Amino acid sequence: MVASLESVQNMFPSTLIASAVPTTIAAFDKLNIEDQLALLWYAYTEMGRSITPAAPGAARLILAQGILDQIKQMSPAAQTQVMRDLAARADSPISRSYGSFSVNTKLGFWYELGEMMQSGVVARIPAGYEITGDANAVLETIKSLDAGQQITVLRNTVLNMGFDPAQTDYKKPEEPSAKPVAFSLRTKSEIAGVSEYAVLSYIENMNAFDFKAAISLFVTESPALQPPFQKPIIGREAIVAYMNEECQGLKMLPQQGISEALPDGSKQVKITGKVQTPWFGVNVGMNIAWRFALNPQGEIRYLAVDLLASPQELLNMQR
Ligand code: 45D
Repeated sequence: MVASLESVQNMFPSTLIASAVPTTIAAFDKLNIEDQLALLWYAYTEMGRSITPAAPGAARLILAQGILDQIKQMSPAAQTQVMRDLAARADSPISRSYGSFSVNTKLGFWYELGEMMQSGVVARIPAGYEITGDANAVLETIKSLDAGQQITVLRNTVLNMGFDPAQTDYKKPEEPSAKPVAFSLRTKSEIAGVSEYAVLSYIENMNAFDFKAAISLFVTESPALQPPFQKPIIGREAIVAYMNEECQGLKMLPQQGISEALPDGSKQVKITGKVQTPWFGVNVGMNIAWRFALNPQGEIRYLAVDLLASPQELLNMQR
């Protein structure tokens, strides 16, 4: 018998996730467009400094380059309008192209635009703009979050921009996926408290960007992967497409775990540790929990990845 998705979603219910992230994004969404753009600019000038220019998005800007060149040629007022359209999710040609970009291309696009605003090639916040009290409150909240949560807020606001008629959850793999790391260069993962093959092998394969090998550890029938603050992605094909888009260059640094056997022979395993994104490299370690539901054959039926509320949560191994 296969456990229902609902039943496995609730394993290790004492795990405290960073609920400040969706609350902050909801507050951000309520701000007017001027405030949104200004707030992102302030946040970026404080946090964006640690973005690593070698991030994978940089190499994939081919799709965004045409639009960036177009923007460069515009008057300052038109440049500001483009940014307003993006933030307002208006239906304009540029906003539509942006909506079709992959995650890394969207991030790379704004990274480039940010650099151009920095250097004065693209218009900054209009002179005379004054931040409203509401926007200032959101900015203060962002400042109070830990770095891993800050970059998650920044990332989600960017991904929400643009006009996407299809409203797809993730994009078709528009970018060629990099080759997995050679076997001779892979490292064995050791996690205190965990000996389950599927869990250890999952981490090893993800760190080698070998998503085909990673997905082979999942059940064939409707496996589910639930990313932070998202609905589960269901099915092997959908999960691999998602990994190709979102997991290139991710570094997973699990620290410890706990494993529990259930009477029917299935298991639930929770591990906690850090994850680094190629966008920020070693500058930002996100505090992450992975909750695995394994069937009696040791295959992954469900994997939830959560951003934790605090570094102390890394040690919380209770049920
Ligand atoms: O509007 O095991 C300006 C899964 C101007 C998979 C700007 C995972 C105004 C399974 C400032 C220029 C993926 C779930 C804007 C694990 C303006 C698995 C620019 C987890 C917008 C572990 C803003 C992975 C800029 C995780 C340049 C949790 C913003 C990955 C740039 C998390 C923001 C990755 C960037 C994160 C944010 C990456 C580059 C949170 C990157 C964040």
